[in-house]
Amino acid sequence: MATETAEPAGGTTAENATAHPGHLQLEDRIWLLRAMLLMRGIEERAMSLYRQGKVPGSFYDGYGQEAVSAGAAFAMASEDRLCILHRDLAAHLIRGVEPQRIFAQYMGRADGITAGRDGNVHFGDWRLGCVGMVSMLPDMMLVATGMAMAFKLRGERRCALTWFGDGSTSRGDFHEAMNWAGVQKVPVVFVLENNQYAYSTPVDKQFAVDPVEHATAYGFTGLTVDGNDVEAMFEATRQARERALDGGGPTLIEAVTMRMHGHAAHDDMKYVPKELVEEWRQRDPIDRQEKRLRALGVDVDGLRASVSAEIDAAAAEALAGPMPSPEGAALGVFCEGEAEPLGDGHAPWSGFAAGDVD
Ligand SMILES: Cc1ncc(C[n+]2csc(CCOP(=O)(O)OP(=O)(O)O)c2C)c(N)n1
Ligand SMILES: [Mg+2]
Repeated sequence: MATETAEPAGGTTAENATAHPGHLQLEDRIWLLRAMLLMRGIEERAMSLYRQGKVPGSFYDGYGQEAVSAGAAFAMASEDRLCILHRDLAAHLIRGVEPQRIFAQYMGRADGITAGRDGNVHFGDWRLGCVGMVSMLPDMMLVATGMAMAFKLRGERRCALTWFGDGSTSRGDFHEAMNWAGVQKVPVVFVLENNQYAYSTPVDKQFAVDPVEHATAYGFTGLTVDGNDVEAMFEATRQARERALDGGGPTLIEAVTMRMHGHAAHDDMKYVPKELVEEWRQRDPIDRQEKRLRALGVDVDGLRASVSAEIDAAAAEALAGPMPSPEGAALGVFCEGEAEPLGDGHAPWSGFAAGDVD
């Protein structure tokens, strides 16, 4: 039950080059980079659409945190269930949500996942095993714990995973979910995205102990992972999933990263020291994965160009898509008749096809 520390944030260039390939094939390592590039590119384009007035509400991104959602989601099987938060776009992409539908969601168009019925980042495609995001933080922890409880009661070999921020650790729901998960030993993975700030509150005003220690307090495994290393995130989550499936109960993964932009588009984050941002820029997760793959002879520039073309096409398609009709606004808000169960999502990690599980 000891708290393990996997690796501190940062890392030397030598470590970056050798990486954590373990259960990852070259195609997987490229997939991880592609997911992060797509996330960054889509969010950058969406921010510009927001500035053009095409995205209603505000806009939230996960710039610099791409490895947290990409690495963790990549370790999840089709039948697992995900509760995805506002800075975790790569998880939606890995589960199989097409970029065009994401742009449509941001712009409130009919083709978006909620077709304009909910905030631009409050979505989840239930057909792909993702629960629509509950905005009250961190209620997704309770939802994930509840789903995991159902898996346990039914004797199913699958798990649930949710992300949440450092700010969530101060809420009662965090402790309720952690306690129940620990007592019942349910197959759930909690990914605490410690990005140093909750809106303008820095972590030294958020908690007096390292939050990973809560896992020990609630009787299960906790570990700290370099959240800017996508392969380390994958490996920690892969092991947490195995533990969950083998009856070992929950895992708390503290992914240490940095919120590189303001809380949302309207926030100039003048309360964040510039040096801190610059320091973290040196640990950019995309740069790190690119370096590894270039060293292996991968055509990273070609990959970048194809991702960029995919984003152009997706944005254009979404912009040409229709707005939802006002008459349909109230449809599909409440369940009518029998609820359809969540579907299975994509699970591109080659290990699932190869039966590469411990
Ligand atoms: C219960 C609750 N209070 C306030 C909010 C408004 N809110 C949305 S995101 C956010 C900051 C959350 O910080 P953190 O948990 O660290 O996640 P981050 O945004 O840094 O990823 C706040 C205060 C909310 N959604 N739910
Ligand atoms: Mg935070």
